[in-house]
Amino acid sequence: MAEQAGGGISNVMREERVFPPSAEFAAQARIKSMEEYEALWTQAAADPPKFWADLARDELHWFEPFSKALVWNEPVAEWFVGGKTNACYNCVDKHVVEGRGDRTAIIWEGEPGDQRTLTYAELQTEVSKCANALKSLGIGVGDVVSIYMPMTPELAIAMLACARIGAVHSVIFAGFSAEAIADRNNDAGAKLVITSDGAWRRGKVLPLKETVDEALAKSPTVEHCLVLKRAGDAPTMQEGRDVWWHDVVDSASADCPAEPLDSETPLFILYTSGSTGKPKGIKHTTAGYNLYAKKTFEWVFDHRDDDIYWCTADCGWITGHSYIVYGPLAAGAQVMMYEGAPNHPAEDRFWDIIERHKVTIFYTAPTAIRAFIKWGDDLVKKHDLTSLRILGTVGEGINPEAWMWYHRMIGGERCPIVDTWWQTETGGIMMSPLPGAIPTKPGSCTKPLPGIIPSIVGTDGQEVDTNQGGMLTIAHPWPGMLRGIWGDMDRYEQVYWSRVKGKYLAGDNARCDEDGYYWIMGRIDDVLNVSGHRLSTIEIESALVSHAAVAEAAAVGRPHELKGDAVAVFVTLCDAEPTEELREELRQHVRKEIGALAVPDDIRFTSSLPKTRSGKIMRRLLRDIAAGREAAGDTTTLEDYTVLAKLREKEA
Ligand code: 6R9
Repeated sequence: MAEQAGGGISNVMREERVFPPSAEFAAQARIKSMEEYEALWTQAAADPPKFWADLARDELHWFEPFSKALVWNEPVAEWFVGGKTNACYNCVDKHVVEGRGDRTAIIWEGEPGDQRTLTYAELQTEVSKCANALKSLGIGVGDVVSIYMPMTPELAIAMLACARIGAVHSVIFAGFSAEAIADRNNDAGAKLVITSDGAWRRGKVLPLKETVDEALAKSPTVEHCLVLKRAGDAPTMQEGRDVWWHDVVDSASADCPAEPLDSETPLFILYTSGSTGKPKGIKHTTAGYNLYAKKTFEWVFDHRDDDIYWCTADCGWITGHSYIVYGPLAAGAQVMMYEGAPNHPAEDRFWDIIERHKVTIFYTAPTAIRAFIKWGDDLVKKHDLTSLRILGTVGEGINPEAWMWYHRMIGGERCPIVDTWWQTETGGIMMSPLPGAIPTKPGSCTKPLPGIIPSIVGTDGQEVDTNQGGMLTIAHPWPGMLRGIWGDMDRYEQVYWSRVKGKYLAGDNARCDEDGYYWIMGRIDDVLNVSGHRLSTIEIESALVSHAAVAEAAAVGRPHELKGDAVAVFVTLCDAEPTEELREELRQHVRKEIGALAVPDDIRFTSSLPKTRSGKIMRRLLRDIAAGREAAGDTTTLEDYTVLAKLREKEA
């Protein structure tokens, strides 16, 4: 039987443990109490455009002031209309101009152990040089630049250089295939690709430039390729098309003032998979996004000047955009950045980094936390993690038992955990505890941030009994929201605005408990209906993970004549043997944790689960396998193709 801290029930429907911030923590926090949070939220909800306009005036630099906070023609929002600003200026120059140029901006550690620190003034120089190099390659306002790079400072520098001159970056995670890069280049009409010779991953070099070459053979709009030397590979450089970073950036002038840009100038495109095959190019613009990333960063991580902040995401995902680059840098934070894998050279690399760099805020994903749990407590105990004061999670729901482990083992029972719910589309965090104000409940993202008005609706679009749960929508535009799908405004309207009138449809199910706490119950298509009962996949997974033998679990529905959905689960084990007895024990365990209706009909043991490169379990593929169908649809976001083959073999 798994340990049950505090005697609570480890199931997200009946979770009763509550962890208030300590009086000491609250006293020093930006927002110090529930009352203070509620007052701010209520004030914002009364007039969101005014609330955001006041913040925008104070927090961003304006070359020209805006005349109108919001112009809303559903589904098209324009924020801070008439104003001119620049996201790179806000993230870099503003600090230098205000006398904080000597402050550390980026503390970087490469996978092989090399280190580099950049102050805000140094960042300004590097970004300006890179921006001038981009100009020399023919890039200007509105041109799209694909970035396919390892997590080096140059990745952030390249993003900011685009922002500086009004070019639109499209960062492609450096694990995607040539096919995926070409698709994205073509969809966006990219003119330039920035890459590196290679990337370090678990001690080996991934040949990024080779992959880009393959993509460029199918990317007719791309004119040049800018290549950073990182891994010492000697890629082929195509005369006239390819140029080395050290040839054009290092020698460029450091004088390149940030371009004053209209508030709604596109800042970036980021591709994300939808429920159908073709990835969507989510479009974000300059002023609203930048403000939203900055303010949410400050609120949620309670940022202070002496913090060393580390988000373990890759800049290939929205988390890296908003909470490594645009949010923390706009806030003048000291940002830790790490290039490589969490288990290189050993499985305690993260704890080692936290100890050596005295990291105070640590933001990671539940999938990583489950891996840490599997790797064992001894590796954690070797390190001094007392510098930490806040922990965060993002990307999927966190099972209460994983939350408890994070709280105990990493947070020393002292650090508030901010479980942050948001999406590529929302631009920034939408719901999260404010660490000095909102008591946490394991598995709940707690409450909406100021200015965010959630609404839970039934399939008919009408508000429902929120405790029962329904589709999560957002009732009023916010500055960080997406402005469209690149090149496909019809799809934008259809996916997010057509099912529920006047509200943004997030695509997740959620319920809200009697304390006004939100519980995300998985994607709309993840919810099972077993004999007329609504069951979320996370609920069943959390029950399984609370068993000591289970490392990770994924639950999906399988069509069933009588029940509607039968529950099929895929389970990876810690150390235990995959026996028939264990299978029966897990059934009993779920029965005990949730009830008879949730008892899995099928339990399959597997060595790994199919995941996207950002760590989300691809339940769509598991649904196909559970139903005995060929896995159909887009699999280009799958991290490890062999997992599918192994799962299918088991069927045979
Ligand atoms: C930031 C990010 C968005 C989807 C979202 C939801 C899931 C993210 C979550 C969460 C429960 C959380 N999700 N955070 N579910 N609790 N704290 O992950 O963006 O990659 O676009 O994914 O991830 O299903 O709709 P993105």
